[in-house]
Amino acid sequence: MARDHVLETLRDAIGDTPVLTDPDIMAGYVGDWTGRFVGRTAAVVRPANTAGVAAVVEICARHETPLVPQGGNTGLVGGGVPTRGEIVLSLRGLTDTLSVDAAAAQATVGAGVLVSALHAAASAAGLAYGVDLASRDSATVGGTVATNAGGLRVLQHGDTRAQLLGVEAVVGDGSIISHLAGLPRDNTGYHLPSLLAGSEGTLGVVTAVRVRLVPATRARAVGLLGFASVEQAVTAASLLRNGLPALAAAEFMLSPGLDLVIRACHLSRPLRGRHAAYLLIEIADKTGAYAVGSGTAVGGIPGSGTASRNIAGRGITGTGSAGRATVLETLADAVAGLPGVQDASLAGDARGCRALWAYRERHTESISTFGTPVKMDVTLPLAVLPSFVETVPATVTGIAPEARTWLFGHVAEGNVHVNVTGTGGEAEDRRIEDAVFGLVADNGGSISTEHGIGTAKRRWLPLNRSPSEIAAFRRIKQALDPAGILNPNVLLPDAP
Ligand code: 2HG
Ligand code: ZN
Repeated sequence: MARDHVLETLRDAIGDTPVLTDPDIMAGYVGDWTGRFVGRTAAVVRPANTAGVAAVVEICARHETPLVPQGGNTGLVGGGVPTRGEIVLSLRGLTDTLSVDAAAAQATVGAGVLVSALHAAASAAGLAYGVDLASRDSATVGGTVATNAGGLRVLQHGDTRAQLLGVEAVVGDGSIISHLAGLPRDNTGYHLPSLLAGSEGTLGVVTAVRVRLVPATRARAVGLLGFASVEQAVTAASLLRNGLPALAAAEFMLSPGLDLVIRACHLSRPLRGRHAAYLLIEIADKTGAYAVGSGTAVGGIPGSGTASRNIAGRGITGTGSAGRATVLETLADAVAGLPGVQDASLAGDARGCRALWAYRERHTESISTFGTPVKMDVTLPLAVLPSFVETVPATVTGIAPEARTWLFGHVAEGNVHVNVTGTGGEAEDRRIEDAVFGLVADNGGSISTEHGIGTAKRRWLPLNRSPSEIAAFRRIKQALDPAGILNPNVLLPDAP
């Protein structure tokens, strides 16, 4: 009854803003993409502007009615799911603001704008947005801010937090904080964009942001390299990161994952044989330092580092001016100098680059063909990453003998995605998470790297954060959300 009264008040206060209560329509808002987290709600509210968001938050605060802010609903840790019957505050309607200031190399963006739309707007101005991720066509900019999304270009441009020059948000009492001028030097107090990034809707509802843009990539080249061991792949990634300033991405995959993607997505084998570990690397020319090259894709070159030299000699049709190499030639040279490369396939044209990226980007959808996975997203110091990757599958089968473990991720930052399929249910999932997160913490790693804590990992936060830190988190939340209505069931563990 009290809830009905809140809904009536919302309808009156926000006029045309839809307050959706039809179960069929709400079905798209109460569960996440993976299917692991499904909640329930009395209503989904979709304001079209910041004032509408402020009205909703103010009413909910007054009636002590919890809400869950939600963007594109592509999160993987249940952070946008109404697990305890909260009202869903969808920000997908906040799409009106998208303006690029080319001279300042910045953009002001509404929370509901898709990441791919921001990419398109930046590109139309001859620039680029530094964060990219496989879910770019469904993820909203606001959602990526709230989760501090990482993605595929962290190596080059940092995470979402690193792009933020200003934020507009509605805090827990319904008031609007807005600082969107985008001054690159601005030392006037607390840096609220940093605080709100990764706060998962617990401190404020992000309604717009001012982000920095980066130079567009003039040319790129991508390589898929096969190695006999994870250790060799990790060593190669470190060498490339330290020696190749234009390195834009370094991702790793393992043989079972690559085989699965090939099967599930009907792709051809990128290299002739199978290899224990693979690196997907990209170099990007942002400055015009490289010669323009026609960049023919070359695949399945057998042999060692020396064979890679054959790549440069045989297949690449660089048309660069004398003395300057194309990106593809530079990549081929770098690969040729790398120890442990058993085979390599390189591409310097847009189609070939996309085709190689697919083997990495399509892991998530391919793994989902086995059902709903347990997803863990962890970072290990590089020195222990190979032994971690080798230990985890046995740790998992020690608990769930039928389960399969899939490992891949952003190797340059030591970020491993651990997906487990075929477990025997929730109790077993819990024991697997306990074991894997314990291993991560024992090795000095982080239990959440880019997906956030959400509802999925809140009970393990104390593995990485001390009681004093968690107490400080609670005090910050209390200050910005005194009624405790903003996404109250994520991030922080239940109060002792
Ligand atoms: C990726 O890197 C995403 O592709 C998803 O972060 C990872 O599915 C996952 O576990
Ligand atoms: Zn990732």
